[in-house]
Amino acid sequence: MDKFYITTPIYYASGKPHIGHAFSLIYADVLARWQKKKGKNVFFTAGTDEHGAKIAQKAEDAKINPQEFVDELADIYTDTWHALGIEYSDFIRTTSARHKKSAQEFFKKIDEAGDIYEGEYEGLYCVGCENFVLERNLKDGLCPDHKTVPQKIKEKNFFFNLKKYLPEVKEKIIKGEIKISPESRKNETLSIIESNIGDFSVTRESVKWGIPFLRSDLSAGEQTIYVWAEALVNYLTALDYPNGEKFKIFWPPDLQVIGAEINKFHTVFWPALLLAAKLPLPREIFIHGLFTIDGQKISKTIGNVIDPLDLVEKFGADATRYLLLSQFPAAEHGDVKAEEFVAKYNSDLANGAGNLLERSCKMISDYRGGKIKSEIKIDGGVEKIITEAEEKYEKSLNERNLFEALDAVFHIIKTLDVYINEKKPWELNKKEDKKSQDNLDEILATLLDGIKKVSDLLEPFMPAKIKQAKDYIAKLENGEIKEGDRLGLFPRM
Ligand code: ME8
Repeated sequence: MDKFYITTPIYYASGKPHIGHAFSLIYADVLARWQKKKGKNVFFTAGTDEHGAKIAQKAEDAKINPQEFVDELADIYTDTWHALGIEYSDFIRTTSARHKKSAQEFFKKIDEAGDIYEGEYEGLYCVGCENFVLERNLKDGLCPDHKTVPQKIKEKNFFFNLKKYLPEVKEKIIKGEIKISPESRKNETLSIIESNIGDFSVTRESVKWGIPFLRSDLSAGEQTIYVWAEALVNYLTALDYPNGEKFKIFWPPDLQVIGAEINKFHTVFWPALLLAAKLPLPREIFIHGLFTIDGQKISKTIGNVIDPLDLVEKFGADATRYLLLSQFPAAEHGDVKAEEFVAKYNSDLANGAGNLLERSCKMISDYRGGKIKSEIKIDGGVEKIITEAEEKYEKSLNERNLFEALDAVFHIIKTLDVYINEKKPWELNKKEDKKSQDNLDEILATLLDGIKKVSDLLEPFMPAKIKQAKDYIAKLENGEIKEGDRLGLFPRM
């Protein structure tokens, strides 16, 4: 059986998740479910990034110890993902013993290969970004994302010999051995590589909330592994690197889903680290755009967040998944206007998909008791449109364009709605002549075929609602729908 290893970023356990975090998880969950439907052996990971200066500081502000602080947040993350129907295979916490082991092993291997050297870091560090920043990238002396003054740091660090690996990383990206999509992000990566980027520090001296960096010439805890360097290793931890059975089966990742602001870490640093550790590289990295709210970046630090649980409470899990994925094509950045969610829910889900399924099932039940003979031919025109939409759906998902894939499904839904309105099956039902009745048979067969296909295509996107729909269609075909029964997928708001 073909394997498919898909990963998502592990989020900082520094505050509650917002819809941006939910977006990457939903995105990956849809692709994972789609691969499962194709019969692939899927392994899908999520997690929380629990070390580093930012979290230590937040815990201190909250006057609790950092472990308790992250324990509480990790629970909030997993509860949120369950509420959204995210079906990950494993959830990685970076304060777990197994992650400590794999992070230490990984950096030991790179160190032993001679690619880590001692140096001094002198410069600026933004705790919100957990990243070293350059003076020229600040705005009025502040980090443009966090609006805070970066710290001045001067400390002993151990650096990774990034420069040595950049030509090979570049070559592999150009050859497509690591596919970076969309194309615009690939160009961004290549220009980062071109920009004469320096080696990067993989340890921190002043940060104590982290995994000790092991080296014979260091005392325990003298240096911790830099939170970003350590976080990337979570993708290995998930498979019990270095010796796990899962590692043998699933490595390397087939698809890594990330947001645009962490491109450099995943498409430049990460492949270079893997080359140094002599491990196969990820096959594809998909980088989605970021949501803004009223034009401003969503940020736990700024505090302009929408809690995904509030959306789930209002719309249900599957509609929330749909609403987030249907805002804009993920290759781009986009602005979210939450006040438009209700209108979108009503037009696409209540009056669109939900109503089509409802009225089709009702007519098939009322006019034929749910029994449509399999030999009845379906409408050729509709069939052609559905086949084309299925092809577009498949192509779009292969290109990781979930927005287009949904658009293809909704094209079928609209086609079937127009078909019903033009054919007026309720009028044919009143006529008893054979021609009218044959015609009605064809229409109902076309609808049954259509709603089954729509259900199949929507299943990775809205798994719980589609299960409900599929169960109802099965009941329908068994002649078990009674007067007054309703599918009731998406009640109008
Ligand atoms: O960067 N729109 O964690 P993080 C869309 N721990 N997606 C968004 C988003 C937005 N406005 N905001 C956040 C980290 N995201 C590191 C990652 S991985 C080895 C370590 C999503 O909590 C998106 O996936 O800041 C983005 O890349 C990620 O959350 C950043 O989450």
